[in-house]
Amino acid sequence: MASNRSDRLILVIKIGGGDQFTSGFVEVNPNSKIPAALDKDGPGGSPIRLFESASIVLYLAEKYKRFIPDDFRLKTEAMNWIFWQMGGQGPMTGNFGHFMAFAPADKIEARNYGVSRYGMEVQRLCSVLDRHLDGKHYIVGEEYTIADMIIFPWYHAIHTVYKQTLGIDAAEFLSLDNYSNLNAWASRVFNRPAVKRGLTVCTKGVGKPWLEDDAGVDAGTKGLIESIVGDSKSSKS
Ligand SMILES: N[C@@H](CCC(=O)N[C@@H](CS)C(=O)NCC(=O)O)C(=O)O
Repeated sequence: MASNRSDRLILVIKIGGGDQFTSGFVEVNPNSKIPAALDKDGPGGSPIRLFESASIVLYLAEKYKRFIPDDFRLKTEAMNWIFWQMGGQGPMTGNFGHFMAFAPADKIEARNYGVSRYGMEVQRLCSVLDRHLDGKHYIVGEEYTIADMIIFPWYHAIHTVYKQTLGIDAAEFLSLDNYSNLNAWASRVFNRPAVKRGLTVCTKGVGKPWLEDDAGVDAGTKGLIESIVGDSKSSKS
C-alpha cells in the first residue's frame, strides 16, 4: 500500500521451522503469529510495530488514506466484515486446515471430528458471505477495501494451502462450487495485479517481484529492521 515500493522490505518467516518464536520476531509480535510488520515511519516519525492482520490493514489504510471508505456508514460496514474475519472466518478456516491438512494421520477419530466440526462452520461462513455478495462487486459494494483484502486470503488458502490431503480435495470436500457469488468475488480479487503480486511473496520458485523494479531497500530501513528481527531472518527473505 505504500506509494514508494523501495521503502518496503518483506521478510519470509518460516512458521514450520519455528521462526515466529525467535526473540527478534517476538519483539514485533509478542503473540508469535504471522503476519507482523514494522513501520519505520510511525506516528511522530518513530518506528511502530504492527501485529494482527486487521490492525495492520487498518493502520495502513488510515495512514495512506486508501482502501477504506470515507463515508462513516460504509466504513462501519467494512469494519463489520473485518471483525467477522477476525472472530470467525480466520480461526474457523485455520482450524479446519489444521485438522484437514496437518493433524497427525494416525489420530483418525480426532481428525475426523475436527474436519467435520470446523468444515461445517467454514461452509456456514461461506454461505453467509455468498448471500452477502449477491449483486455486489466487492464486500462493501463497488469499492475494493481492506475488508476484501483481509477476507480473500483465508478463502484462497482452502484452494491452495489445504488443497490436497490424503487424496481429498479440500475445496471439493466443502462443496465450494456451490457458492457462486463468493467464487465470482474471489476471482475478481485474485485478478487484481497487486493481489497477484502479493501472492507470489511466499511462492516457491518465484523470485522477488516486489524488488524487481526497485533499486533496493535503503540501508537505513534495512538496518533498522535487522536490528529488531535479526540478521538471520533477512537472509531468508
Ligand atoms: N488473528 C491472527 C491470526 C494469525 C495466524 O493464525 N497466523 C498463523 C498462520 S496463518 C501462524 O502464524 N501460525 C504459527 C503458529 O501458530 O505457531 C491474524 O489475523 O493476524
